[in-house]
Amino acid sequence: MAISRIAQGGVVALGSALWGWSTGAYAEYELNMPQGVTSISKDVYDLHMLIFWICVAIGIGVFGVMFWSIYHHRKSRGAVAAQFHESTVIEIIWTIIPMAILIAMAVPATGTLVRMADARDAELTIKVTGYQWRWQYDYLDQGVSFFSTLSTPQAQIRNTASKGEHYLLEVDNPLVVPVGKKVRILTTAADVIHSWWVPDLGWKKDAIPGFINEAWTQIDKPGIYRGQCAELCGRDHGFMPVVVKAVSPEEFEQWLVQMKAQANPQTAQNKPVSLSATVPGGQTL
Ligand SMILES: [Cu+2]
Repeated sequence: MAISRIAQGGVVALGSALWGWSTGAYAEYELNMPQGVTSISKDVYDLHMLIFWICVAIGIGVFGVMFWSIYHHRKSRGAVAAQFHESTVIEIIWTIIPMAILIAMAVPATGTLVRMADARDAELTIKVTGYQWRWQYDYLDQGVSFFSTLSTPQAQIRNTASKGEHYLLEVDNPLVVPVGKKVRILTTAADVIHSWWVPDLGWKKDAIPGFINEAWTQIDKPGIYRGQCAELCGRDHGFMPVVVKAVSPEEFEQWLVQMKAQANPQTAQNKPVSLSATVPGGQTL
């Protein structure tokens, strides 16, 4: 009796825990990968779905034939196994069919990879350098450079304060890019290997000391997109998020002017810049 009560209590507790799990922390839980906000991320998503449905069709075909054969040629029906060896026809068929499927998959995959690698005609180049444990962004042709560091308060990390909406996915200075423009992103690192990753852009790129890797993006929708370092890089690997703020080209130009003025106050045309502000607006994103 007592045991069954304990069991009942356990089931209720487990049920409410699962309910909390499904409605709380996993409110945004999705099974599929995100479609992202760039043409490349949509290409990647479409490619992923195409390959997925090809695999589903192959799975249904192979398992369908297998289960049908097992059922219709079962021993109780008096089935007798065919005895043959070294059938050239069968070997040709089971080589050609998978080869044709692989080629059919490689054609769209190669097209997407080529488009991802083609950083020509970019209107802006930003060098991203990974450090233990923050990112540095250099706008190479603009003379603008700054560090982007985690801004989640220590109290949240140490569980003495409740966690904010963007816990561990917020920084002091985000990477600001204009929408509708092709932006070339060069990744490298100053100490160990990091990896710059924003899921909504559809790719991640390793940041390796002594190497420059190239990628590009063109965000079409203004917004704030968040990611993380995706290469285990030491103690604070989980504490160096990436935040990209995509703004209109006009807003981007204004931001650049402010950043340049801050870097070089003597040549600034506009009002004096507050020394206490590290970034225009100074807000945490
Ligand atoms: Cu890292």
